[in-house]
Amino acid sequence: MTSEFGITKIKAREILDSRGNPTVEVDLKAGNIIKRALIPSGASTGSYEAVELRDGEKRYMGKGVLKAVNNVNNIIAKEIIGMDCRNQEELDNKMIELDGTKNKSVLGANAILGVSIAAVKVSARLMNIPLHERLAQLSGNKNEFIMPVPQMNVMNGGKHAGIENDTQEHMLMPIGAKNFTEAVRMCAETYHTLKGLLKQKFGAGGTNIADEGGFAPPIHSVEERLELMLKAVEQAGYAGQIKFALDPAASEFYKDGIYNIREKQMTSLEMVDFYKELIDKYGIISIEDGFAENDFEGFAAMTKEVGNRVQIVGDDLLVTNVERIEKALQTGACNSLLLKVNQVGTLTESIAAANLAFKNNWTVVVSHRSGETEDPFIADLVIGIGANQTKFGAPARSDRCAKYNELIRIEDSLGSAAKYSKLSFGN
Ligand code: 2PG
Ligand code: MG
Repeated sequence: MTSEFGITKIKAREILDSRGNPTVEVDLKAGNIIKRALIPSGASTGSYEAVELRDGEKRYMGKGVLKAVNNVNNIIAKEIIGMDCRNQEELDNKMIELDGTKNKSVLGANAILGVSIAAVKVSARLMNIPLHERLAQLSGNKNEFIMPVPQMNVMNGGKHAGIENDTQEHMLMPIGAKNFTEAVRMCAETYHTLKGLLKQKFGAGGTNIADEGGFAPPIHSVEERLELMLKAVEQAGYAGQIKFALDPAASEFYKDGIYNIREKQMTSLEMVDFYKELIDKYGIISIEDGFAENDFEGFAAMTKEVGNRVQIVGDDLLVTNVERIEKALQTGACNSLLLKVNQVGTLTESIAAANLAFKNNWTVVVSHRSGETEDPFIADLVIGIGANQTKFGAPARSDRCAKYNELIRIEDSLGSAAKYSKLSFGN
C-alpha cells in the first residue's frame, strides 16, 4: 500500500494567463489533498531560458500548450505517480532525466514546473505546515520570517507597453515602510497619486495600463517618467521613504554593440554614465538588466563603478541558472539574482540558484513574469527561501494583487514574528 504521501493523480489542462494567452495548470493529488499550480509566461524572455513549449499550430496563434499538457498527462504522470510528494528533489530530477535535454525542450519547462510546484503545495498541506515553511525546509532557510521589500512597477514601457527601443520597468521601492502591509499601502497611494498626475497632464488616455498593471502614458524618455514618479512620491507624502528601481531589459534595445534608447545611441561604457546620472538624480537603488544578456563586460563595469551602493540585478543575464550565475560570479558582473521559477523549470533548480547567490553574498529578488495568473505561489516562495525582495508588478490587477494579498495574509498570520526586511544597499 502506498503511504498518504504517495502521488495518486496528476492532471494538466490548458487555461488562460493575464494576457489572454494559453498556459498550463496542473492538479496533483496525494492522500486526500489536491493542489493546483498555474504557470506564468514572459514576453521579454532571455535566450538562455528553459523552453516554454508551445504548439505552433493554428489555434491560439500558435501559442497553444496542448503538447505540454499532453506531456504531463501521458508522459510525466506515468513516471511520477506512486512517488512520495515530499521527495521534491527526487521528483524534479526524475522529470529532468525524463526530458533528457539541458533546456527542457522535449517535455517543456511549463509542463515540468507545473508538476514541481503542485507537488510542493500538496506536501506542505499533508505535512500540515504553511507552504512558506515547507519551502524554507527545502531551501535550508532558518530565518523564514523576513517580509520582503517590494519593487512595484508603476510605469510600463518597452515590450510590455508595445514601445520599441525603450526602458521597460520603472519601480517603487518602499524602503522606509515599517512592515509589508504598510509598504503596499504606500505604493498603492503613490500609484493613485501618479494616476492623477497623468490624467492632469495627458487626459484620461494617459492612465492606460500595460501588461504588469503599470501606466503606459505617451512619454518619450526615462527621465520624464522618473520626474513624474518623484512628484507622485512627494505628493503622496513619502519623500525619502520610497526609492526607485529600474529594469531597462536592455537586451531588447541592444543591436550590434550599441544600446538604442529612443533617439539616444550608446556604447556599454556610455550606458554606465547614463545610469550613474539617473542614480544620483532620482534616488535609484537597483538596476536590473541594464545591459544585454551577453554583455558581461558592461555589467561588470557598472558593478565596479556603483555596486557598493546600488543593487545590480541579473535577469536575462542569469536566467535563474547556476551555470550562468557561476559565470557572473567569475566576471564580477552583478551582485543580485532575479529569480523566476519558469526560467529554469523546477523548484529544486530555483532553490539551488538562490542558495548559490546567497552563498556569495548576493541579494535575491523573487519575480513574476509579465504574463501571470492568479496563483500566488511566488509570495510563499519569497518568504520560504528568505529572499527579502519581490518584483510582482503594479499594486493593481488581480494577477499582481494575488501575490501582494497573499503576503499581507502571511504577515498577518506571523504576527510579531514578522520583520520587514532591511536592505544592505541604497542607504
Ligand atoms: C522582466 C519580466 C518581468 P518578462 O523582464 O523582468 O517583469 O518581464 O516576464 O516579460 O520577461
Ligand atoms: Mg527583467
